Amino acid sequence: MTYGEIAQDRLTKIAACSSGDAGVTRLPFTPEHRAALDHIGAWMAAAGLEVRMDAAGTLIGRLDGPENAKTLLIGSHQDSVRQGGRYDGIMGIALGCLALEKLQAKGIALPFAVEILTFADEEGVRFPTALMGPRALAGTFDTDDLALVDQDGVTLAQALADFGGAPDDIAGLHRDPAGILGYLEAHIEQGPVLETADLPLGVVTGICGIERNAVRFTGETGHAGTVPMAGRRDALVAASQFIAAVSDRAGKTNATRATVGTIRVLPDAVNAIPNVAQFPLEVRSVDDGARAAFSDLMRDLGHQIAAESGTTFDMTRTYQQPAVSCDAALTRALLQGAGPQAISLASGATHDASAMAGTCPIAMLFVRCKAGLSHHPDEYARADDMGAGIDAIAAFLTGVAAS
Ligand code: HGY
Ligand code: MN
Ligand code: MN
Repeated sequence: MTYGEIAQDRLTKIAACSSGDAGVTRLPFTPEHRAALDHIGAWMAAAGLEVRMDAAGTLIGRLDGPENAKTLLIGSHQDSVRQGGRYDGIMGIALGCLALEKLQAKGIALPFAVEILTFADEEGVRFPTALMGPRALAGTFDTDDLALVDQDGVTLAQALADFGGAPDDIAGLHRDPAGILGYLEAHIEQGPVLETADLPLGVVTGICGIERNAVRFTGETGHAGTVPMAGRRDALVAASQFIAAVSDRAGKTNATRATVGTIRVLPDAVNAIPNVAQFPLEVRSVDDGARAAFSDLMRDLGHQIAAESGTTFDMTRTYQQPAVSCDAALTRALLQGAGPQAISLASGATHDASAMAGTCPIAMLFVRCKAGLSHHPDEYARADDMGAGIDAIAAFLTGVAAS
């Protein structure tokens, strides 16, 4: 088997570590996560790495370097969205391990240490926060987040402790930036650019910023049959006007993408006028100023719609990540390693690298994604494209070694 075929085989097998029916559902600190660590631990052992799990639940495979040498970090996430694909996140771990295997098979030793980091929770699906693993290493994790609960009322702290993590020790995970050469993340593109360019690889220039807001319209409930239409204070009608306007305005600006994705309505009965409609509003842009301006515009619009519909409106920011640029020197080394098979492109998806940028230089490698489909059961990457990715990572590592 080629290295690309080995990657395909490993990613097919680990996709079975899933709780859902269609696609892959693997949320952090679950039995599926535990089962996945067995697969990843074997990948790391095959690459000759020392394997351990840190206090934040990150599975780390380390290849030591010479005494006092710095460490180059390669990472991504093991978790998925609900009914997601088999490549998002976990591909970066598989390709990183195989690149190290390939170098060792060629007898190439690196003048620095390498760590493969398998972060537990990048998607933020189970808990209303994300990136605990890389934020812990960057020293930017907010320990207040440990009190956040999932839909069953389980706190992040409890889930982490039950999984074998150590919530109280997270603050001690902060890495000294002086000891880190940089962070590389390989990831399926999750978009159509490489397929359109008919190329297997992309080197990322920068990662978009993102913010999430909790939005709530509040009106007045009543009997659907006896309350006249005139004068109703229907929270769902107001929310619908707002959501349609958000999509319309974001469509008019090239710089911003805005999504709702889910909504909760009360009393949630066909024969009762809704008095509550609450939902998250997510806004993304590679330009943080444009993102903030769009959110302010939407906040003003929400108050206007509420005034016109006799409802009240509240929009509170619950999460944000700034846009980040990839490091010029590491990106040059990655372009060199990828050769003519790669183009440069920006990332509209956020990644663990977004949080690592707070503590070290970052670089990202994208692998072609069939039809640009991701966060979807039909997400697919070709074995030969993943083979090209493994070669590019190996060449990147030897390029950094030679620099
Ligand atoms: O939402 C994102 O961009 C990432 O896939 N979590
Ligand atoms: Mn994702
Ligand atoms: Mn991802």
